Amino acid sequence: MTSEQQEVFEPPAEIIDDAWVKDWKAIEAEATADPRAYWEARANELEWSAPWEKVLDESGAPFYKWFTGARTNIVTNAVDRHLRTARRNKLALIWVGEDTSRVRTFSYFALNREIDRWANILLAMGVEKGDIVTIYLPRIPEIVFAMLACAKIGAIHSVIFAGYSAEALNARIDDSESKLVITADGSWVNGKVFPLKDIVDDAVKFSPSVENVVVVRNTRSDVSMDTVRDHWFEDLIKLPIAKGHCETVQVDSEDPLFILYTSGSTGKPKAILHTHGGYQVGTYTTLKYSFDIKESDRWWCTADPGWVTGHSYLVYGPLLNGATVFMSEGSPTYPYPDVFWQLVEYYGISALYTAPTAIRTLMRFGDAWVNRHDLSSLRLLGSVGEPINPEAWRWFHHVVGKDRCPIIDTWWQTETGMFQITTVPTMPQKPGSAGRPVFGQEAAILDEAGHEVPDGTEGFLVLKNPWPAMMRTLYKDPDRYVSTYWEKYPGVYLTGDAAKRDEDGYIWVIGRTDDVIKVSGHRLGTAEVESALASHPAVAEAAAIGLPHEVKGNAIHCAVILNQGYEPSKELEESLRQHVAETLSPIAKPDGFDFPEKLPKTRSGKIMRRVLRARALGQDEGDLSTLENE
Ligand code: 6R9
Repeated sequence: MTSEQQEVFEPPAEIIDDAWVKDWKAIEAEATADPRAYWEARANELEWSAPWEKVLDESGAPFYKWFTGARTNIVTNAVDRHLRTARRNKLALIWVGEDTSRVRTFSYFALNREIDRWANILLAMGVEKGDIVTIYLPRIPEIVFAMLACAKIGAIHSVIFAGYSAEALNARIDDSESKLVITADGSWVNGKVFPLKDIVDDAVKFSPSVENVVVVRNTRSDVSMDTVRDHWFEDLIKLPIAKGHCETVQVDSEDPLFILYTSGSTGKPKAILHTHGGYQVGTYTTLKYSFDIKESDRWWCTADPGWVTGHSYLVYGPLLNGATVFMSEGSPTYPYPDVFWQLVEYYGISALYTAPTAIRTLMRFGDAWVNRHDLSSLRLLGSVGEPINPEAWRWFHHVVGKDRCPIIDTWWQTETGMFQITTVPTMPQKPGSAGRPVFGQEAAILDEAGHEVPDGTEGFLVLKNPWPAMMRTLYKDPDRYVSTYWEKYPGVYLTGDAAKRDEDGYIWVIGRTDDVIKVSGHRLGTAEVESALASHPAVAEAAAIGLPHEVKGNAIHCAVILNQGYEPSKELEESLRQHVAETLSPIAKPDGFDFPEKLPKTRSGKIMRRVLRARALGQDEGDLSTLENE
């Protein structure tokens, strides 16, 4: 362990006095001794219309079930119950456009009104309980309304990040057999319009399931509308069917709430499935305890609702806690590198949850951009998506948090639904370590054979206990659920990450051990990038790897074998980059290219990415005994 890893920041006194979790050691010990009792007590803080028979049903493990037999709806807890209290008139959502003069605010009363209108329209369009609705919307209030409206009527939302290409969108719509797609005319990206509706048009051209497309007017750009299939939302809400109250249907605790596609080791994205009952308990509790969230907080999670962080901690977690959600359409540096700080100051943000890549980007612009703003409203800072390097941690702590705000680094995954390794504000923090397993969870670091490694040694990170917001399965692919997460070490959950534990029980996450790359916090699979490249006419074969990058954490680097007649050139690289942006997403654009004669492969034909990585970094190539062409 280096001295850097031993650096410890003690919690400030004013945080402890007022915190939900004061004596964390006692709660941790109690929850570890009896996780079910811990989770049952948390669940009792929420409303259920019928009680559970069992807190946890392990009979079908690893298909765990939580709060079985109970009836509830996450919308009852995130919205409806607040309407019966004084929270009815407090702000639920403050939204600011990329053009920060566009501002829209909604009290809990108004949020409920909007959800009701959306839900009434969904019902009128024939959406039924259990149907999957695809949502392809930018960071605007309507994405929140549409998600909650689906949940309210028992439909399942499938949000696709509004930066994916038509091809990627089409694959996800077809896999889920959605009948309805909700989109917007376009989104604002650094002052330019990204043409969402055009992309949807291309995507649904060959999707037999899609009957209706609802379009929200956002950028006011010209789009073509199919007279039968496409409907402007602003026309639909004028119809009598949109008016009036819509009842929140009570569903089974284990009924699906959403699916969310995420990248894995193969080219085919996996649809992670989450349910109402356990997910609401998990996201409510972890946000409350780890960020000490109170209803007086103005909570800003900068993630996009297209990713799990947006689902759990922009939409559901803060509303379940009755907090005020702040949502911004824009990026951290547009139009100026102090737009974040300007918004924190102007709106009095009390907790800011963002990604290391954003912190590193802003850090490079220098302290002056931060220092011209009064950030005294902040009391907590958070980080997610990839390991935060101690240098960025310290900058965030000192320059942004003025040494007063604990930094809550949160390690978790689309699959876990909620934080798994983090700190609560009253725990000591160590820059670069995500912290400790959340209350009720135990983690272990295993070697290849499944033995726990000594403290300080790197190994495979696993989670030992089931938790309420865990994914229930991979939609349509239960076998892959078992084989990916539960087979390597029976009885424990394989995270796919490498990590070390120190002598205080703090976990230091190193990164993925599989073919997943986190680029600027976005999760991508090497296979997806490779298959996008392979459809370019110049490409015979391609291999993608992640290489360390100062700002993005990882950058995509590709080794490409060209078809005959093509020569490496800067123009060709640009054309390949553009092709990946168009066939997968602009977030997946490769940074660098190599054009070798051959790709290193095993005798069974598998690309040895480890060797490519070592070559690119000028490191020792390691054991090459399985290399085919050696
Ligand atoms: C929430 C989210 C999951 C992967 C995960 C890990 C990496 C996320 C992290 C972190 C170190 C953190 N990751 N948070 N690594 N410290 N605080 O990002 O979900 O997109 O599914 O990615 O992200 O490698 O396995 P998802």
